[in-house]
Amino acid sequence: MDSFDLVIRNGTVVTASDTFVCDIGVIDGRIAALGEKLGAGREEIDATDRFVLPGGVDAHCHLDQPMGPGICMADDFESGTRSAACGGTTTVIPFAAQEKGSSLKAAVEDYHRRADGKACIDYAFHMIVSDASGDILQHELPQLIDAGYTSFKIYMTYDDLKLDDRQILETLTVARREGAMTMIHAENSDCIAWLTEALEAMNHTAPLYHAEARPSIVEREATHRAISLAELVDTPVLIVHVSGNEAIEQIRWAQGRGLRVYAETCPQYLFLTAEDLDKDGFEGAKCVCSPPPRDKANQEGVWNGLESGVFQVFSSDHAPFCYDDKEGKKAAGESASFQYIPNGIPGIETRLPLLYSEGVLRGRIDITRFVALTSTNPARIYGLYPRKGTIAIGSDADIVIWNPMAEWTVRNTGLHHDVDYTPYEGMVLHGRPQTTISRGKIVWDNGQFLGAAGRGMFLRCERPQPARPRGENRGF
Ligand code: DUC
Ligand code: ZN
Ligand code: ZN
Repeated sequence: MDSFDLVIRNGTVVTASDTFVCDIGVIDGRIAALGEKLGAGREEIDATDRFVLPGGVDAHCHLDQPMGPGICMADDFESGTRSAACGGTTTVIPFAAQEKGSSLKAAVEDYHRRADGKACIDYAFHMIVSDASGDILQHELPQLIDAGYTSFKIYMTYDDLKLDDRQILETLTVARREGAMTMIHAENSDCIAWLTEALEAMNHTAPLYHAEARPSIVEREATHRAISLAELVDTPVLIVHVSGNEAIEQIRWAQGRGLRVYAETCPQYLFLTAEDLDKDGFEGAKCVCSPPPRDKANQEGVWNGLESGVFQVFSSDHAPFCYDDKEGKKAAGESASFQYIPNGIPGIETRLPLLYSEGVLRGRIDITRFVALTSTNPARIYGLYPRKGTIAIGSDADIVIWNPMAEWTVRNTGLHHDVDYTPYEGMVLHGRPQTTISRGKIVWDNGQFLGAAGRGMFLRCERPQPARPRGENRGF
């Protein structure tokens, strides 16, 4: 009789701390044994000359998120998680966004309906708290944290989402008390509105002006303010989608003071610059995202931050809008001002291959740090570890067999999202996932998607250990 449902033999297993050759035995979707010469499996994979990695955890992506009248995301939970699996990701944490004036609980229920029966891989939810009124903060938020939604994002910009400083303080106070992780979109709203008005008055409305309306100083100021508010409350925060040097300086300064300030960056800040917004006609709209991509010096700063440990998390910020689509990038027409272009770019499938090829193979980060940034750290920071984010006995058998020798060219036609472009079209990369395994089931193998809609399970998150305050209790 077979000892295991699946055995992966002779691969080079990589965790956030170690690299070693061994076999992995899987029973009932979980890792049951690590060792040499394990007994037979009903299914066997020879992973000689391959890395065997914990499946990627994409802790920042947007799927099927309602965007208001006339705008529609290109990926729902089926196409988005299919694309994720083909790129080596086995867990996603998209956002359940609250509308101002509506209940947070209703937003979470709505997202369950959107994901249920569709997700191909496992998923949890962050919440987006856009309405910090009394009942929501005092009752709904604590109840939802208790129910396994232990992280939420708040915005310092966008009229329909932003909280003011007082509301941020009150929300952070609840996060501290309840043990949740707060993610912050740090850009100064008034500065952006003022610059946008000035640019439009000069008829500077093309996509490239999106970057001019959101310069680094706007991100730097908000990052510093977010850190100060979090220090006042004494609660950890994670600054999302950090774009360059000025925000990094603030984060490094905070970390140097011993504050629990974590940071995330994304592929667009390593591989795109503001020049990508300055393409013929309306093409630049493809790379409109916030904060915007900066320049080569900032790209280098982001690489340094990945190397030196300023960043703990590398996410896609997949925010999928089709380009040639009246509900996508062209929702307001090609001559409309940049401020009406839906913000966000696709990247859920290219996240791991880009970082491996340009980070690991160019010697900027080693493979254990690659695993930490793309899988282990996000699992820890959002309360999914050790079920997700590592290769250990008892963990879910979410595993990627990585072919380090594969050379391939990124083509949108070869990706599995429902977006009609990729910003990385034509890039030649080395290394890619050969096989993706989700709870013991092969969902991607040698170029074929083998997963199924509805197989992905909802994950209740634990209260993350990194969300614990330093203990400077001021009595609230
Ligand atoms: N913030 C995000 O997190 N994603 C897309 C756009 C934005 O502003
Ligand atoms: Zn954001
Ligand atoms: Zn985002």
